[in-house]
Amino acid sequence: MKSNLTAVYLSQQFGLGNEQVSMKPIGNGHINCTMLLSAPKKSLVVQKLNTEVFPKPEQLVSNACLIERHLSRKLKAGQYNLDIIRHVPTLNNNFLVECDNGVWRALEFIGGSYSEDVVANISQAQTAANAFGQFAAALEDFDAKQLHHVIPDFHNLAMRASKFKDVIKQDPANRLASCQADVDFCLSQFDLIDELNALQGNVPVRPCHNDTKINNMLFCNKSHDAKAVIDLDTCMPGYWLYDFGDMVRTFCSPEQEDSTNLDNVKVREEIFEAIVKGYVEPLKGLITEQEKQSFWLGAKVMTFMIGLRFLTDYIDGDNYFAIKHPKHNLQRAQNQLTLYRDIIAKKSTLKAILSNI
Ligand code: ADP
Ligand code: GN1
Ligand code: MG
Repeated sequence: MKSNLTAVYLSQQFGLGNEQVSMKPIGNGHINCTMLLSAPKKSLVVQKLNTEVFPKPEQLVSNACLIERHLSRKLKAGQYNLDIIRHVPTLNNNFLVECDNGVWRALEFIGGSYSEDVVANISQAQTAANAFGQFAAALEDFDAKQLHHVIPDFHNLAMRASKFKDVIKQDPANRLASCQADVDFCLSQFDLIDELNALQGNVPVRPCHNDTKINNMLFCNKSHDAKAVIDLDTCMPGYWLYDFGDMVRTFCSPEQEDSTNLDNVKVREEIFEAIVKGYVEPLKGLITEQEKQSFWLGAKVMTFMIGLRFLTDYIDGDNYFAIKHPKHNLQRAQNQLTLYRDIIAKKSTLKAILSNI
């Protein structure tokens, strides 16, 4: 279906009429196809869901509705003050629309906002980390067992390692030779799995966002305060170390995740400190000592794991993440593994910052 036909069809379905409708891509997400659908009445964010990644879109919607309801109650009770991303029903009261060979949903557009791919300064890091902390605190009493496991084993490093080993054995796209050094490096880091195993039972399983990258936060155009936590698709039970670690991974480097300027891919210690301060403040009284201690492992594991996932996808022939060119996943992997090495190199400084919580 041509893009303007899709726009008109979606606009009709979601009650925006069929006059003066336009649709253009927004954001830099790697998974769904995200567009801004504009009509004179209002604008909506519409997403063509990636059904390879999310084979049961109705489960995404069901999870989202539960979380929306919980956060709305918190908002009413004055215990949450960020905007809530809400799914918009069609005129027939469905949340999913089939069109253009795919499944679409609509979300309320949060106007007057922007997202970032690289953290601009210390205050922005602290603001975003604080908002992710507020989100975690608001979900602390949410029964995450109600959620569908939309991606089983999402942050299971042992499973990621096993997939990686399968892919390197098969080398389906004949790319192994072009990244042997990166592969060997990854194979040398699997002690992290034992470190994670040792933690089990010592830190609580919590409702987690599981994708706290900086571009999953909307900031207010005017005040630059945090406006909304977005991309709730991977909200599932997990450890807070995952959400802490993914912030470290995506806030600390001054370079984009796919930058090839590897000399500049490093941890900005002052940003790391801002994440710690911002995230922990709303969790006071909830977070345990062991959880605080687990954050160092979170920083290492989340950065390494995405490096491993990008490298796996490159060797596999780019079946998972959206790419702009054939080396894209390799460049992302090399970037993230460089950041991981810098985290390890800065161990004593970063651990000293964490010990002040
Ligand atoms: P993906 O799952 O592909 O990462 P996201 O839901 O994160 O998709 O959306 C991608 C980008 O679209 C975000 O980083 C943000 O810039 C923009 N965006 C998404 N939802 C909204 C919204 N409700 N209001 C405004 N912008 C949004
Ligand atoms: C994907 O959807 P997006 O772009 O926010 C991925 C995350 C990765 C991230 C790497 C469902 O996040 O797990 O950490 O890319 N999401 C999924 O940038 O796999
Ligand atoms: Mg996203």
